[in-house]
Amino acid sequence: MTVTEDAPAPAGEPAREVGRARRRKEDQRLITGRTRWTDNIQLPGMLHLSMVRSPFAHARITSIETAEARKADGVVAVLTGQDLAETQGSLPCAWPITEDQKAPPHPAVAVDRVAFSGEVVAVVIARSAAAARDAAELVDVEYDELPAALELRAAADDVMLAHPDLGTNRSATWTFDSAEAGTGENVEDAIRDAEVLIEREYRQQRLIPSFMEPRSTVVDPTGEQVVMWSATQVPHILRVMLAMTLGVSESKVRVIAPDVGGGFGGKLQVTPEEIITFLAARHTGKPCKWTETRSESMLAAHHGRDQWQKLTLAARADGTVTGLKVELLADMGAYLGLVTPGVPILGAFMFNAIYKFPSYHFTCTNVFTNKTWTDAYRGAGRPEATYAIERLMDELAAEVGLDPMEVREKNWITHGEFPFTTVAGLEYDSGNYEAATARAKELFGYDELRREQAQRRAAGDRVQLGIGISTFTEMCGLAPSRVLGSLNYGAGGWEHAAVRMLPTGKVEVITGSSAHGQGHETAWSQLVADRLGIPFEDVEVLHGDTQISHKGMDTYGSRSLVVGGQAVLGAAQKVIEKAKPLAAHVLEANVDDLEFAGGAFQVRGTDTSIGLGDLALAAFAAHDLPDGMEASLDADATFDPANFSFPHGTHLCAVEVDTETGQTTIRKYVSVDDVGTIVNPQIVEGQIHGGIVQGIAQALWEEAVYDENGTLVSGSFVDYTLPTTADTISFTTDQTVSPATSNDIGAKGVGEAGCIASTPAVVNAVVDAVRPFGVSDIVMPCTPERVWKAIQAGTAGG
Ligand code: MCN
Repeated sequence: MTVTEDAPAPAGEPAREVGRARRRKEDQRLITGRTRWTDNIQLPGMLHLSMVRSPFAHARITSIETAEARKADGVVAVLTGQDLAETQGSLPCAWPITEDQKAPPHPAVAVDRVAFSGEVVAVVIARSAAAARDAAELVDVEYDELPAALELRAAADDVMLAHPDLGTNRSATWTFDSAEAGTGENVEDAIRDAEVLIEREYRQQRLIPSFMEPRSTVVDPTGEQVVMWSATQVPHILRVMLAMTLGVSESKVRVIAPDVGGGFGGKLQVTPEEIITFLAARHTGKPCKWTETRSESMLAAHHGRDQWQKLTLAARADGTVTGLKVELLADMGAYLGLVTPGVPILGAFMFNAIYKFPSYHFTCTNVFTNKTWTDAYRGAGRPEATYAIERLMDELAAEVGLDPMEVREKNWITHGEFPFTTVAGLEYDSGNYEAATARAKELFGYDELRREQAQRRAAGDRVQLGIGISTFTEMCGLAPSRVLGSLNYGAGGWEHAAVRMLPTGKVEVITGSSAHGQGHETAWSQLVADRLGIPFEDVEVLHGDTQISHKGMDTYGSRSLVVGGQAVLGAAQKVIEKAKPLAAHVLEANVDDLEFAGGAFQVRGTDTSIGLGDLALAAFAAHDLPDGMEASLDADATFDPANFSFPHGTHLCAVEVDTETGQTTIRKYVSVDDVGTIVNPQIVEGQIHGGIVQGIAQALWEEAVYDENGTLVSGSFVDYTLPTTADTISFTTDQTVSPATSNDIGAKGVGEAGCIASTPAVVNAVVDAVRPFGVSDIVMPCTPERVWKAIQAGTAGG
């Protein structure tokens, strides 16, 4: 690891745990199966659900015959959309991007029309999961098929209507213009005066989040409160949304996210199935469980990406960029999910990436089609933007005859220029692109590989070498509330935490962040151990239950450490402040003479001291408390940062492309990421590794494909190429450290970074390998067939 700036030590304590590659506390129970996933929950008298789903992309429901299913063994009830029409409400969208955004009602169970293949049309409730599944086969639904809007650009032109009642497929258009915003010049002037103009169209294919644990929900309506267990990223948001959608009091709903096996944005949702399970439990008065099959998950859990990008980059002949114009179409699918419309807007701030563009214009139109609805998927908006700009920088380099690295260096914000306000209006607080890039080039052997590439080109080798660069940044740490509010996002960006000293001297941390694979229990323990000066092992982290952690904004947008972790630190600091008068009282000393270090208050200049554990016991016993002091050492805190966090890095990829088969093989991958101060290097490494693989998968393998009828044909892992370790190579990773200024830790988010960075690095490498054949673009995923065809077309002058 290369540290380019000193990280600030947490106030009052020398860093001890922060920075240690601790093995994750939670892994023991996760990998030995000694935990409880939602599907493991068994309740007395529990019923099971099976969904009947539409096979058609767009159709009127003319009749639903449920008599046979009702008669089947073990069946308790069959509910259709008509049965639930009065109670089910409309699924929530928390991010209307414009005042006049158009959206159809979004019923959990379709009432008279289906708008995508996989939409629920009825639910069977039975005494066993097998009985429910069998009876679902007996539900006889008659459809009258309607023309479907499937292709994004045709849908944007309203060739077919996804929702005839809306009269258009265009949901909303959102624009940012640097001249209007006062953050830059007019892009049209830059385009008019450009010496070099790069115009490209890129497609972000549709992706399936593919979390490891399929979604599952259990609802128990038998107590005072309705209790919902769900494999969700957002238990707190889910509780509020259930209350709003179903018109129930929040205090009557408890949501528990037990251990959750991954989400990648795919469980940042209020799903139809959660609403249906809730309604089924209310209808029967019995606990109900729904667990999806993998095929259901691929078909009906929200998808990601799916954008069409039209880009115009204006530059001078020396490679200096003068402006960027972005016109997007974003495929919403059939409905708006929780944050669907806002996903492309998150990208709007990232197209200028690490560069000092003088002018910028962004327009995005959100379009309905008759496909599964899209929403957040790891990176949400930022991978799309990063892909486009990093591809364009390579195209510019090719056009002006410079090394792609040189073009980046010419345009990037230099270390001395931070803090820097970008043309999109964000203030990047810290970063060092030079340091990360220098380190990456060194680890990669950039110059050597370029030499080898030149030799192979000169020799006309069948296997050509390509080198891809991605010098990326992203805005994450989603907060600040004020900024989210200005973008019309319906919720805040703060996070809550509580720290409780227990009488035994152990500590309980309650956090509103809801981990689903990120290792918060370990990282939060490290933070608290340092701040309170207590052993790491003495900290217990509780999360994911709205009854225990009653406030929270949950986990997405790589926000948990920089927002939630900081809230934890704030609460711990309050505990120290609360303990101080008690320490003075017990030690019969003046408060001002006390200093806190190593978990104890010491009277300055003496060896008289008392530890936090003893103070916790004294507070608990409460035999001799100073007047006005509470009988507990605990505190709550919320944190809402003043800015996003801006991790960055340089990812370099070398690929070998067999020009006769189009087969791409990754030969070397180096990443140097700057995520500010690192709390746990091992967790960070894991996040980067997982992210890189996901990004490579978009570049080379993954794609959700629909046929001309709107049927998902890549609906299983046989057809949808999710990579395994056997498909990847060993990556070389390293870090630079430019501490963030928006939290005391100095940390920046890492949860999405690898995924944002790697896709353009790989595609740039593939295109670089075959550029001598006249190829300047290959549509993702760059399958052997596509690469081969591009070479043939390029060689033929296409
Ligand atoms: N961390 C650290 N030092 C830093 C930054 C982070 O030690 N400078 C640690 C944190 O303490 C935390 C982990 O890295 O343990 C990730 O932190 P952060 O970047 O704050 O991201 P979140 O915890 O908010 O996680 C969300 C993020 C997102 S948006 C997606 S998508 C994603 C991701 O996390 N989905 C994941 N990583 C995932 N990892 C797993 N295993 N499963 C998913 O579904």
